[in-house]
Amino acid sequence: MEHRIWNPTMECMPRDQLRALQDERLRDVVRRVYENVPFYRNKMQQMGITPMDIRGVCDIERLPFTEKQDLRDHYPFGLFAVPQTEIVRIHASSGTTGKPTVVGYTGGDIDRWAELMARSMYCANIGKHDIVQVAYGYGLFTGGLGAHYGAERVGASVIPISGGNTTRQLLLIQDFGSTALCCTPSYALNLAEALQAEGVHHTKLKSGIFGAEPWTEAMREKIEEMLGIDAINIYGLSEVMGPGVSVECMCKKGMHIWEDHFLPEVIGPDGHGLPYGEQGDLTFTTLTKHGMPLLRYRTHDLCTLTDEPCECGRTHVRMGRVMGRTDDMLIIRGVNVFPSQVEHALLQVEGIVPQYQIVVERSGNLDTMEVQVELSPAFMSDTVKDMEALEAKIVNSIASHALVHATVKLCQPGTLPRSEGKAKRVIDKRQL
Ligand code: DLL
Repeated sequence: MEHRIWNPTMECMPRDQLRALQDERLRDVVRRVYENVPFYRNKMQQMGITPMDIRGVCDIERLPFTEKQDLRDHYPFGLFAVPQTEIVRIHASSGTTGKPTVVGYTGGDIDRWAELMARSMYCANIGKHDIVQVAYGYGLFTGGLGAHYGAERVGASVIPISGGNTTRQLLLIQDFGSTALCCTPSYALNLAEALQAEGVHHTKLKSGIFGAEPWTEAMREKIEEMLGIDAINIYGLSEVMGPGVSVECMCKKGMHIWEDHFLPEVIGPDGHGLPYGEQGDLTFTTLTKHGMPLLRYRTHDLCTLTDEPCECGRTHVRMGRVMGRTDDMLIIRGVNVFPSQVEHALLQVEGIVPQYQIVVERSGNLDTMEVQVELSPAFMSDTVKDMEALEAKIVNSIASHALVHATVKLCQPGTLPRSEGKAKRVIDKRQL
């Protein structure tokens, strides 16, 4: 397999050298936030430490955590570490409650982001010969502009179509001969379905960079099969930069975290770092951001890390798929259930497509979970349809993969709401 590497010096740096670089960059960012961000200076003073106490990564646990709430408490610009005159871009992510979280970038930050997205494009084998259709939303959301700058940096021809408008997406895929697609996995599936519905079975698409929401290995297989592409997982969050904090290479065995820019930790329930291989709350310290650097930002995304060597030659650690967010987790009659487990369970059953919604309700004191899922067009065209048997298969699959009893509602093809960005998988009526 051919592995294209954008910046071999950094991406394949021996781990001891990488650690020395992280030590130096960590000391630098700690000094910058201490001098320029009152929130961090106060926290560090309360903990009785100064930048002089931080020698390097070995002292990471002496530094304070940062939570999303801290960003909200300092809304909108209170955590910026440079004067506003140095901020050239502002992004924001809408939270489920209240005000958005705001992030500011200097010109240097934008340049580094484009560079990391260029690395990420190369990871998916996207270069100057490609026509990249960017169907992530452009705007305050980081997906569109992040992918755009990275694709331009590698010299690809970029189509900045943004999210939505499926009819036009299909038209451009065919008429412009797009070879790469960037969007959420749920939207990729919608586009794939829409192409099939139009009877289009061949396009020039060969790879896709999909992320911004959890998805499963089974969903990857489905998208790859329907679109005839390599579907590459990309991760990121606006607080830490946007897309391109980590990305899979063509080995598709976990996402390389660009460790020369982000220092990852996986934190366990007791607030301490866990060894590689154990699942916990992914936490990042930004090593090179100037506009809004963050120390030990708790993403609340659950995953594991591994430092096992990767066949592609990159040395940066890999994170596994995000299992879910601690705040995505549903507790159904005491059982912890992640939407990703339900997705995996559904994809084991033939006759349905992975268009689904989970509706949770409380009847009396009992939680009930209904999984609404669409029948596949192939199932519908069969002359003999045993709906009851299919329903039973799905109930069993959910029981064995998510360890919970759910009722199943089979829906006609095309009837569940389609996402153009991040899919809304759960409707929890218990909170209403
Ligand atoms: O979703 C940035 C992004 C854009 C990433 C495009 C990838 C592609 P936010 O809107 O701030 O930023 O949401 C960040 O989305 O904490 C995860 O919970 C989730 N997430 C992002 N990528 C993945 C992924 C963007 N590949 C939040 N797998 C994160 C699972 C993901 N979850």
